[in-house]
Amino acid sequence: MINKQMMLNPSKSCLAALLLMPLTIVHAADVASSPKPNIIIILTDDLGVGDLEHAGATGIKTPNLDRMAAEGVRFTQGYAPSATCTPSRYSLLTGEYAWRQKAKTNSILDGDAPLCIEPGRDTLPEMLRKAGYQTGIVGKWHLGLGDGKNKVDFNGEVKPGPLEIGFDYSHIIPATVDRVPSVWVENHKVVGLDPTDPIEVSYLKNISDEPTGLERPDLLTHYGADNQHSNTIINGISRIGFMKGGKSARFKDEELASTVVAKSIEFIEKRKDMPFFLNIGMFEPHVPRVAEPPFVGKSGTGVRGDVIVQIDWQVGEIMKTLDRLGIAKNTIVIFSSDNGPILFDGYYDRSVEDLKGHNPTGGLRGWKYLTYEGACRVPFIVNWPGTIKPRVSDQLISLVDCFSTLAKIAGGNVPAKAAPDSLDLSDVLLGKTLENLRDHTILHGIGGLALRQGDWKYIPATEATAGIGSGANAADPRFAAANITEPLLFNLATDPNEKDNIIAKFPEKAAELAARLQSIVAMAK
Ligand code: NG6
Ligand code: CA
Repeated sequence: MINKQMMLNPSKSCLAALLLMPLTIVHAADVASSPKPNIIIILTDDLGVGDLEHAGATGIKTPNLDRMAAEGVRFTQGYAPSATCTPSRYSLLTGEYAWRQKAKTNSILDGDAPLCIEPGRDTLPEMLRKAGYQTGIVGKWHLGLGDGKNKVDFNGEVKPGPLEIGFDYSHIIPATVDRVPSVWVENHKVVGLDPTDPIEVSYLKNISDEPTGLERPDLLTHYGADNQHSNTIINGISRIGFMKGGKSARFKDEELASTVVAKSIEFIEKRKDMPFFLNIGMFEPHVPRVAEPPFVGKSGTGVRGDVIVQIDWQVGEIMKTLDRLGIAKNTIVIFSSDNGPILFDGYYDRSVEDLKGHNPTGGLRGWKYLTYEGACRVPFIVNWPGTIKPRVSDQLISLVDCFSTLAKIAGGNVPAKAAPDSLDLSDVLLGKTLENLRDHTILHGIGGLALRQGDWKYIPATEATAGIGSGANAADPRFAAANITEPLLFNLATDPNEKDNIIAKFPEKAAELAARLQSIVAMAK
């Protein structure tokens, strides 16, 4: 850890090493002598820092998350490693920034894309498994399936996938809810598949005899969509990509959240007497947004607000389960999001019209896909009753740090080449230091990279070209906003919403940050 921090921050390295060493040794002994806590990471999809009641949302009520934050630590400077799902989740599970592996992980993967994490490499679940944990994932996956040599066969053994990279159990949907195939996959099998009605998937051409949203808008039961989201209609909602067959296996949008809750509880109950790690990928508030019946109209701010209330319910059910099983005190729960929010993302679901003044980014600039703060700053709450002192912390922390931080807490081993971008922030998490052990973070959007260092933020000139997923149009305003013609420098202490480009006033600061960004990019472990 110290070596990595030394590389990431050469100027402070020696002093930091000297200061940290005694602390680290004492703390290692502390952690090793206590029983291994269970670990739950709840990752929502496109939730903003302004979306929760305790963070300023009015209208949308989130009592369970408010309680979780009030009884735990809420990081105001928590980051997703990327502004889209695939690279962000890749970083969480590998402790490596996804952009270091450009070809495989940099983009938003299709539902038939191959697995982007090689089986056999060190991953967060594998590290925990070796430390004695039972590991599972429920919900959104979006890291690809299959070996890439042959097209993944959704009618046979769907692998390699989660089970080949460290999970003992998985109950996932392959990509996003707006991408086919619209099915659940449990371990290696599509759930509820009738072998006489095999699944076929294509992102290249329409292989289905079923109508698309473009052909039959009258069949859409919820809302219309842009062209990219107007391929095969599944459950009255048109999706990205074409799908044929698998009718008995198709998920119902109105049951996704309940399934996440049921499968998570089942996993926890079965493993209550052993240390477990459960990664829960909640689908909300990503598009297409469909609230389950009890949550329809509950937020007063339209369907996007309703599905955030639904997130809060799911969190409440998980927390209640921990209490009921008497394991809450021995369970760390981390709640965050894979990237920042966006309102319109392909479906005309009235998220913009029904907002009633709610601001999902809490005023931060930008949205999902970009490198402004609104794209990568995410809710970041850690709850560990009895161990973590309730507080609000302004220390920097990123999801990429989960690997090294949890390794320390769980008594796991981080092999020399593993998790190159992950810092052990266990002392920050546990409130054992007030020192900011992470002094910077990289923001990764579809246009490229930016650097936050302390209060400063540097965004080089970038072009929106990379990885927006099949069928997406780079000229779409959502993506075109990533075209930045002049480099930008902001001071977040005085200008948190990145309004005032002060690069002309501080050219040396900009040069320093540009050089640091380059050296982090060049860093090879
Ligand atoms: C984009 C989709 C968007 C969403 C995203 C992935 C457009 C036009 N299309 O290509 O709807 O599916 O991919 O989101 O924006 S993520 O959160 O999983 O990365
Ligand atoms: Ca996302």
